[in-house]
Amino acid sequence: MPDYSSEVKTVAIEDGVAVITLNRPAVMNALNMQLREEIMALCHALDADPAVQVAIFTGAGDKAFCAGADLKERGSRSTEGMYDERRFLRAKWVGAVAGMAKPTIAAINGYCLGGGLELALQCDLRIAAEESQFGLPEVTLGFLPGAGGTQRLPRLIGLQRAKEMILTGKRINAAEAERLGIVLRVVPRAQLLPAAIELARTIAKNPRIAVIQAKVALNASQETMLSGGLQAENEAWLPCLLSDTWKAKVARFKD
Ligand code: DAK
Repeated sequence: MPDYSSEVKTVAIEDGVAVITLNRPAVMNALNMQLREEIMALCHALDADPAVQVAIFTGAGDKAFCAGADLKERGSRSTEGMYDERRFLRAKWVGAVAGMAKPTIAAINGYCLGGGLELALQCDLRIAAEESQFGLPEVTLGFLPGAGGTQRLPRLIGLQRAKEMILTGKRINAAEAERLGIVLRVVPRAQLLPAAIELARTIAKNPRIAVIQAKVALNASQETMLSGGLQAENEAWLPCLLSDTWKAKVARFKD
């Protein structure tokens, strides 16, 4: 089995579930270039790895899932460097986790800010520990959430609520994030990873092709009008027919 771990992340794979832990706890798991590049490569690798059915993203330590962009690194970079990053890296980054064929879950264990929340928003599902804090503070720094936040958040919680969060830059707690629909559910810290793994295993038990194709169809619902979405649903359905999995599953209902 390949070892995907490095100095900035750990990856543990068991029973079809990969747990990816952002591992820079001294800086609240902030996203430096290395970590972002490694996550992008990892998404491709895990999609291609037959040992993986579902991926969980979480953060090392007790305080943070991810406090966003590594502001220390960004502060030391040139305008040209930042410009190149936005032109060449950003387009890949905003679709890296969201573009995974396999389902993804964010297990949010503390501060989930800026680019950290945008990373969580790329995941299909989000579960949070009770003490987690959420926010998109980019506007308070003189920017705007530029890694998908202005597009994914309003789709998830509605335009007005997204505008309140982004234009004020204020943080909200986990209960509020659950109420708004940013997270699926909130659990005590000790139960966070077990809850995420249980959810992942429930998904992983289902036929792989059905899960992957259902994700394709569901994602189409966010990109198209109803007629186009219904067509996309059918196109996603047809490959399931090519697999023999359904025959085995449906066989027990035969006359
Ligand atoms: N980057 C780098 N280091 C960070 C960090 C971050 N995002 N967040 C925290 N740290 C570091 C702190 O500097 C501190 O390091 P030392 O001083 O010990 O060396 C260590 O983590 C512990 O942090 P605190 O001492 O501050 O811990 P607290 O519990 O008091 O506070 C906090 C935790 C997460 C509330 C606080 O650290 C915080 O507010 N962090 C910053 C959160 C944030 O604003 N994140 C960025 C979101 S915006 C761009 C420029 C910026 C961006 C994009 C583009 N360009 C120039 C083009 C921004 C994008 C974003 O993600």
